[in-house]
Amino acid sequence: MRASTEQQMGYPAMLGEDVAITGCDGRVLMVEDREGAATRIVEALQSDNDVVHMVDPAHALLVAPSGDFDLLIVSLNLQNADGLRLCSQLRSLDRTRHLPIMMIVEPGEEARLHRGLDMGVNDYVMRPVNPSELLARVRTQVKRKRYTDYLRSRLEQTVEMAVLDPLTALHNRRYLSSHLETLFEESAERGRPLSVLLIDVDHFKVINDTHGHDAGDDVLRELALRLRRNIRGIDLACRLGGEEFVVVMPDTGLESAYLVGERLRQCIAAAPFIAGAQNKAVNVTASMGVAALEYEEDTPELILKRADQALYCAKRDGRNRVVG
Ligand code: GH3
Ligand code: MG
Ligand code: MG
Ligand code: MG
Repeated sequence: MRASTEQQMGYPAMLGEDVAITGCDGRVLMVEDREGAATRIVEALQSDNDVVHMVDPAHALLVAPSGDFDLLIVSLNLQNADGLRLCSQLRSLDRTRHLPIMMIVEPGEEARLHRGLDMGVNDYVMRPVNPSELLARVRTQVKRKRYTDYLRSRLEQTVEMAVLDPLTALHNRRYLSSHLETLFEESAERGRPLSVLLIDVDHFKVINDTHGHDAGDDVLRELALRLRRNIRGIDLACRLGGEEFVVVMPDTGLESAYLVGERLRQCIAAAPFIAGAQNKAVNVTASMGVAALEYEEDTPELILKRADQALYCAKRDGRNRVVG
């Protein structure tokens, strides 16, 4: 049996759990509080859709954001609730904004139908419902939904790949530039502090040469984790490239940033990194340069340049240290 009633599915008791919908093309959520009408819709659709039937729009509103449905069919003339109100609620929620909606409309309800179409309802059928027409329209909506889902996920992937470093999953240099630019403008405008910490692994070439390039990669990944775990939510850790990283700290002055650097330095040096196919314990240290937004004529580039000069001093003075 492809249709399930609200009671059979255990709604709303199973809200929050995944709705298992398998072996069909369309996953349709239907809101209809007239038994005869509901049965006719299910019969028209069940050849290639799973239909979950609900009587109460309030329940539909709770399950629709799960992402388990391709289409919502709602009767415009429910006996005990307002189908149009459900449409407007679904359109206003982020998670259901793109869920296709189809209305079942009684002749004489044209004014409300037009309001529905105005608020973004995708399609409708008039009563008495012609089963083949309904099935064809549902197929079209389901296909379109699948395709736009696919396009949206591809777009999200592309956007993500453009700003993330594949080895460490930290943000990359490109993202750092735009992020730092934004924070810089905000800080300069509001007279708030802003600091950057430039981090470079000491003698990383030796780590590669001794333990192999894959072990070197493991060290970089573990380092990224240690950085991420030891900064605040509003701070951003990026991989600039190679064994160089940056932490950007909004609302943080030079002295506090130095202390953060010192804490990060210790959390790197304190415990060996487990790296390579043989799980070798590798001792790692890093040198760091700190700089902050300080001068009228400062730019993001100038601050990074000062951090780089500080980092150079940290290397020159013996490594495994923070200079600010
Ligand atoms: P210093 O203490 O002066 O920073 O010495 P260093 O050896 O860390 O610096 P150097 O710039 O000489 O060497 C960096 C090395 O990092 C050289 C390069 O092969 C290696 N490297 C760059 N990117 C990667 C990577 O993605 N993975 C691995 N395993 N190694 C990398
Ligand atoms: Mg380097
Ligand atoms: Mg170098
Ligand atoms: Mg280095």
